[in-house]
Amino acid sequence: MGDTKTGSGVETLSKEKTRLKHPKQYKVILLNDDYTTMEFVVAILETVFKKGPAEAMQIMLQVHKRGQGVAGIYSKEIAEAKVSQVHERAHSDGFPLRCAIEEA
Ligand code: TYC
Repeated sequence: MGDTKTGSGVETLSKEKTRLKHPKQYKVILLNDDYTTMEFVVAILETVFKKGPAEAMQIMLQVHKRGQGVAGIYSKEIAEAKVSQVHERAHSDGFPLRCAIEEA
């Protein structure tokens, strides 16, 4: 009778007892490639992920050197929307930049 799988955010524990569940959080992971410019990645981090210039540069360099890095952590819906925005902007500017979602 618990609504654990309904996505309501409410878990029925027993008669007349409910508890709010923590909504799952998802990391948006930015992936390195050899063709997207550093300037474009910094601009994406500033505009889509609302990072300041210094943090955007730091994350971009981390991705460039290590292969991937966390652009931000959001609810599933917001994380999916961010991924779509990145892929749409990368495609329209002719860059192969990709990102992915991972449960935080
Ligand atoms: N490696 C790219 C270059 O040298 C820069 C880059 C950084 C690309 C981060 C993608 O997610 C990325 N131009």
